[in-house]
Amino acid sequence: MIARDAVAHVLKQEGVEYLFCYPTTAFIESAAEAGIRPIICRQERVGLGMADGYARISNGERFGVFAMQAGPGAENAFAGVATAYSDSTPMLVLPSGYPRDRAGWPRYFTSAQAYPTVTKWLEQVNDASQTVDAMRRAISRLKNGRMGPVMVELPTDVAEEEVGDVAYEPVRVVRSAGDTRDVERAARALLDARAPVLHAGQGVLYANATDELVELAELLGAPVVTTLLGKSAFPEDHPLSLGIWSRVMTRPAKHFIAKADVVAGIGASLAKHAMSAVIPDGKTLVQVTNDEADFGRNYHVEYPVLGDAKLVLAQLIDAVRDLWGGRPKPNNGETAEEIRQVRDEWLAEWRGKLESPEAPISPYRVIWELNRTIPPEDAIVTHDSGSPRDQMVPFYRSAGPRSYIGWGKSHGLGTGLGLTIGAKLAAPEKVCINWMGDAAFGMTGLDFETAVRCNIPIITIVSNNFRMAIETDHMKASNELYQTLDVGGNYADLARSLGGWAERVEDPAEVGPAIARARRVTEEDGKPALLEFLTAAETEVSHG
Ligand SMILES: Cc1ncc(C[n+]2csc(CCOP(=O)(O)OP(=O)(O)O)c2C)c(N)n1
Ligand SMILES: [Mg+2]
Repeated sequence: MIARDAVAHVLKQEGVEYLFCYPTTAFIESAAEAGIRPIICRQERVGLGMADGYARISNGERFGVFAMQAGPGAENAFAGVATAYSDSTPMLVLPSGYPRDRAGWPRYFTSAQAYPTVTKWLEQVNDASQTVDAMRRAISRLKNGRMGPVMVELPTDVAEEEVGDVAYEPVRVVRSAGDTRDVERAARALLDARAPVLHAGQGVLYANATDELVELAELLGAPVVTTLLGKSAFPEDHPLSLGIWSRVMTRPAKHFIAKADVVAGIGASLAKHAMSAVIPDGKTLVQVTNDEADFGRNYHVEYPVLGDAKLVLAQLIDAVRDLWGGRPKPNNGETAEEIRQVRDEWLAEWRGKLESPEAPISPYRVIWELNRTIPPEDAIVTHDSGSPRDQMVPFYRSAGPRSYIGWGKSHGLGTGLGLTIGAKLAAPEKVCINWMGDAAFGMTGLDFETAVRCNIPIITIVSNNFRMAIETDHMKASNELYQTLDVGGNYADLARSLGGWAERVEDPAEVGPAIARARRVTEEDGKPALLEFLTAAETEVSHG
């Protein structure tokens, strides 16, 4: 067997179904011959987004794989790998490398030199006999601990060399529980708290720990916020859900964090970041994470527990029960009622926008109608960076684990489209929807054609305000002098010309019906749909 066929054999043993890719790399041939379906994207960056969305919705149980050409392909892929690294998505990236006799030549792009800053593990195979070991090393790192993209660069000459017979067993996943003394201290802090809030990150999703999180919340009577990446880790229709607490947030999240004495990060890095909210001074912190590098990043953590979120939550539940003593049971009904009241007040203030009858259409109305037209338990929804994210994440109520993709610590404009194509391949039974601005569409929109060509019936909703609205305050002078915020296009026409179904909608009364029509087209005709809503250049967002 030659080296590139050995790589395909390893992937097949690991249960890989799809190779997201762009030529030229002979590995596409090896994968296809091994029964792995190649999905050819239109641009590497978006193809990586597809692998990323596939991995997130498969919860890492099936990981994403992307292969590309040496040089320009590897160069063009950088943004997609960087996005996956910032969000810790389990992915394997397989760039071809220039043949060994050109190694080190000036101006030759070498992935092994260029990618260490955005990969969890990176190796170049210089001897074909090392191919399978290199793959095992990479996949072991991809699957264990804090996840993240790993890379194996295979020079084109090595790829064609014989490696002999290949024996490969899939890598086993290893998880650890917390130190029982750390767990007991954390449990005591939670029990003694006057007003604890649980703060769930995406570690809860990857650990499949939603049931345990719900159990602990109900046991303690503690309401739950999620981070941006953790959105959907706690069901947002649960009476103890406060919704999102990030750069933008719901009012219940702000209200309960303000009055909390103990905040417990579960599967959360508790890192300061443009996409996370700052924890106010004076809170006592509990933190459960499987990455020791998360402790103490920006805050002193009084009660750290190192371990897998699911295992540690189960330990915390047991410890809380053991330590309960004669304490009264929490009144969950009262907490739920307070949440409901604060939410109702907040929504009443936003109702003008959420139900606005005005044209151009309020983007908030689109989000509101989307939530009511397609039951969130039927859907996987994601945003794009900029205003569409900030509008969506506080108001859209997701249903439970992975019914929403809250991506974007590094928030490359246009990423949501690829994520949704990958999500649909991982969960074909779901209605997969991305909500993006017109500038975001400009970055990656031609990959809508990949969804058409590969029969991946997603719904792309474009908020077209002919403008980069989120930049309004940053670009006053340049816009006045040179109209730097303006962008143009008819995206429904474009989507039709690419072979998809599309509608351009100007009438606010048509928002819900158009979303229902798009769903029907994707489910009955199996065709991707694009809805272009002509929206107001909205700049107001919810800070609670
Ligand atoms: C690759 C990349 N370049 C630049 C940015 C900065 N950025 C974030 S949102 C945005 C404009 C968004 O405009 P649009 O998608 O039309 O949304 P709107 O604010 O108009 O609703 C820009 C330039 C980014 N996030 N990613
Ligand atoms: Mg715009």
